[in-house]
Amino acid sequence: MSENMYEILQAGFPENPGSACLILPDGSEISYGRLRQESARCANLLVSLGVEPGDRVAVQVRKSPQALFLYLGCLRAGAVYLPMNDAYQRHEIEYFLADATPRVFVCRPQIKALAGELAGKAGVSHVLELDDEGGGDLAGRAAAQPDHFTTIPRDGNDLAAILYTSGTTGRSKGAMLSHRNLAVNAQVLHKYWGFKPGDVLLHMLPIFHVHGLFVAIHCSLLNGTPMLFEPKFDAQRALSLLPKATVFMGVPTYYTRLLADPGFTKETCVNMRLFVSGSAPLLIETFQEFQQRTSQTILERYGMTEGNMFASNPYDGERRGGTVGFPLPEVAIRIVDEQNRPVEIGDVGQIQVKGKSVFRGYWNMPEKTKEEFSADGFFKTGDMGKIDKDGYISIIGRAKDLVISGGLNIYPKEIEEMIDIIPGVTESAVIGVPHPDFGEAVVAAVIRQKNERGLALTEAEIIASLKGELAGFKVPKRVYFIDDLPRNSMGKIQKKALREQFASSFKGN
Ligand code: MCA
Ligand code: AMP
Repeated sequence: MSENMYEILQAGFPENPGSACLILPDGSEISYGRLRQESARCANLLVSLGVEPGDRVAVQVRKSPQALFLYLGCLRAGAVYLPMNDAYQRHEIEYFLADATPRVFVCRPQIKALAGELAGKAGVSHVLELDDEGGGDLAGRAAAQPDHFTTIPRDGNDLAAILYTSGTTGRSKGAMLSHRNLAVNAQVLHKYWGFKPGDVLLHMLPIFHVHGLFVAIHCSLLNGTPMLFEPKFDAQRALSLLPKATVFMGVPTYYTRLLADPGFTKETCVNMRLFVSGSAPLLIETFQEFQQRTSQTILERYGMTEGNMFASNPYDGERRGGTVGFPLPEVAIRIVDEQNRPVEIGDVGQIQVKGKSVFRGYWNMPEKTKEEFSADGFFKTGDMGKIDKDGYISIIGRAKDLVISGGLNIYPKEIEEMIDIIPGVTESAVIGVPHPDFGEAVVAAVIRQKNERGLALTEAEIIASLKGELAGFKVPKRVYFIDDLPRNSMGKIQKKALREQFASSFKGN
């Protein structure tokens, strides 16, 4: 039996093809019948371009209904969907195309010239455009295709998507997710979070990461109910739409921004049955303030690109602030010490996970994949945590050198490598420090040298040379010049000391 993820989702579509699937910002609706037709057109287009099952289709576009049709079209054609954050710049795009060697690259018209150049280098056969309103030659050519397509059967282990996550070494890794990985997690979450007829999901997350693309969209499609499909998060807009919604999913920044608006009240949430938070730690202050202001209790969950969702607070039952709840059905979680031995209840250790939603490994990196799994098949998340006597899991920190800013991951090594090659820089260290809006923000400590005219680099010059190469969210918000980097006796840079030194960078912002 085929385990194509599209067919799994389609099983949840409502009987009436005219039922609303997407409600757009102007109030117009896209029905489930239309979703089926448009995704068929995209699948037909891909096949006409020579895309075969297993071929990668790289996509770097803004969120639009057409982008969703394309994702589903890829699934239907058996292609492997490779979404990229639209903030990615030359350095990042070049690497992804060269590493994943997609057959097709769908980009925004704004980067057409760059896309052509980089696609040429990587041997990508076709570059198509999709603009921010859903127009462009992709949409034009898809419109000319038949609106029926027989979804290509897939085995559960066949790849459905590759999502790149940055790595500690500075080299991004493509997490390979199979149709079964996606299906199992979607079905678990749909049930665990009590999706039911009449639900309306307010969708404001980007759709190039697991949270917005898989967690939110899959739950809603499996449920056969509508999404208020917004191009991005905007607190004012959320205030006007929440009264029409029943479910909302967001990163902690969304919640702090909502709370910062005095217009956000209990009445705003009158129809809401579920607020989900994840991708970064939700501060207990935010959890409590939200409860006081709205009488709603945010449900915090924990996941990772490499395995979708691992743990969740209960839907029915106590949602405990500062914890991510219990392992989800179909997921085993253990906390181990350095020797991979389970620790005592309440002790902090490394979080490891196992289950059918855990990925198939890193694209083109068999050795790295091997390193990240224990001998008995548990994936090493790189997160530190503990489990209390009631079974609630808390994330205590990270063993990996990772910064999470506004729900987006940034590995310092990648930024340090880019700073270190700027003429005039001797060495750099990149850290994350507390930030009132993004949770954490990227800051760089740089040792510079003077040029022959006695001039030294400025903060603005460093920032300017990183922009254009790296996505904006990775560019340090502050650059500090220092004479020495703190090191331990082994010569290793002590990031903890730097984090302490610059901890108040954004206090009072
Ligand atoms: C934008 N900027 C940022 C961020 N986003 N800087 C730091 N961190 C960020 N997250 C910068 C831009 O580079 C730009 O800088 C300036 O802010 C304005 O950009 P704009 O796009 O207008 O910002 P925004 O609309 O306010 O976006 C902030 C945001 C957004 C709403 C928090 O980043 C967001 O939606 N984040 C959610 C990410 C997400 O979906 N994460 C899930 C990952 P300049 O002007 O200097 O150029 S999946 C995952 O983690 C796992 C699986 C899980 O558990 O879910
Ligand atoms: P990503 O690689 O973008 O999928 O991000 C996954 C990482 O986000 C995890 O390894 C955690 O470090 C972090 N994360 C996700 N959800 C939570 C949460 N609820 N609390 C703390 N950290 C989280």
